[in-house]
Amino acid sequence: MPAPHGVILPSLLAAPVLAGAIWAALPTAPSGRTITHYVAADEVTWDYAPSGADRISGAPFDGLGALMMTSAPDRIGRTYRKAIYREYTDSGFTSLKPRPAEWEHLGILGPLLRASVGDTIRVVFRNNAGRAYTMHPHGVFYTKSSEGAPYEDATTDADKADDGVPPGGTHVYVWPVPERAGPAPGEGSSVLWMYHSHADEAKDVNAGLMGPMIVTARKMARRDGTPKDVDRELVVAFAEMDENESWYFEDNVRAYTDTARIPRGVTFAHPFYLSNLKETINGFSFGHTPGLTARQGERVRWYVFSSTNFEIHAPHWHGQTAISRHMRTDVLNLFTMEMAIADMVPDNPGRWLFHCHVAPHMKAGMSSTFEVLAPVAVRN
Ligand SMILES: [Cu+2]
Repeated sequence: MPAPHGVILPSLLAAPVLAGAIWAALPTAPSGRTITHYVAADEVTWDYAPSGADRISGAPFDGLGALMMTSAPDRIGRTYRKAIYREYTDSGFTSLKPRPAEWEHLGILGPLLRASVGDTIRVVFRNNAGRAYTMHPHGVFYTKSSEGAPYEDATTDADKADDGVPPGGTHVYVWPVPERAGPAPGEGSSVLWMYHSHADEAKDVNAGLMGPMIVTARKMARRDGTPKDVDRELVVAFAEMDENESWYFEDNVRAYTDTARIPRGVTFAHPFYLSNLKETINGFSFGHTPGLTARQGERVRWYVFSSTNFEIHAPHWHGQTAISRHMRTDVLNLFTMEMAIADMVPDNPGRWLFHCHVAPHMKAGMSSTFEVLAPVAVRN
């Protein structure tokens, strides 16, 4: 005697739902490529304004710029010891992978990790720095052994190895890219996520350890993973680097100042503290972000995000408009660690200001230029 429909039907309906939940929870993508990157945390000396002058005003630093970018016995100046993510060619971690010219603008950011929905990002992470760091991704799928953040999460042993990779250590992070890491219905063809170190989140990120990921909808991805309906991609972090909060603060004080003249325990109100709040676009201030270029008529996608401090930014383009969040605009808004996308077809050639519209940030150098080049000649 068959069971009444009222019994059979719910169980049939429940089966695919349960199976879907189980598949979604598995750490490997059901199809697609596994893309491996070799990424190290490297300690470097970073210069926020390599020309030594204010490239926005075209004049020597003065006012707040002089406070922030000029070294003195009681100021660190414009160069700091930092830790950044850099990509290498292979597991030997001896040869840096060259950054293509179109990605020069990434500046201090780590390598662009790119995937399409269904792929898996695999990062072999080498910690070349002098203290424990990690890689913690946003948006993509991760199990406890690939989260890159230490906290009491009821895990043990191998699931803790990602929580803080010691100096000289290596850890493999595996991040599947399921549908929920790709564009939502109604969104464009690709999305931005970031990754950053999360051993001690604020100190790690202010030391410099952050980078971008782009995920493209599978049907919208070219063979190289770039979105088919975009000609030029630009990734820009409006990032306050609070050097007072960096792991390397004491190192920098010792290396660049007369330590006896450095006040201790000061806060925002003190000029020394302010001088260490670097307002940057991809780690550069006062017009030094290189390579922000596109051609007139190109379909340009801007991926914009912010950093970990008490940040409010208002990225503003001169000379062009964009569409972001279904609205035509020329100003975005970002809170802490917010990610936003804007699509633009530049129609107005020339060198244009691209800056944070929050006045104190602009005064402190959160400005760059965006160059719209002549269109490529089309042959008929
Ligand atoms: Cu700002």
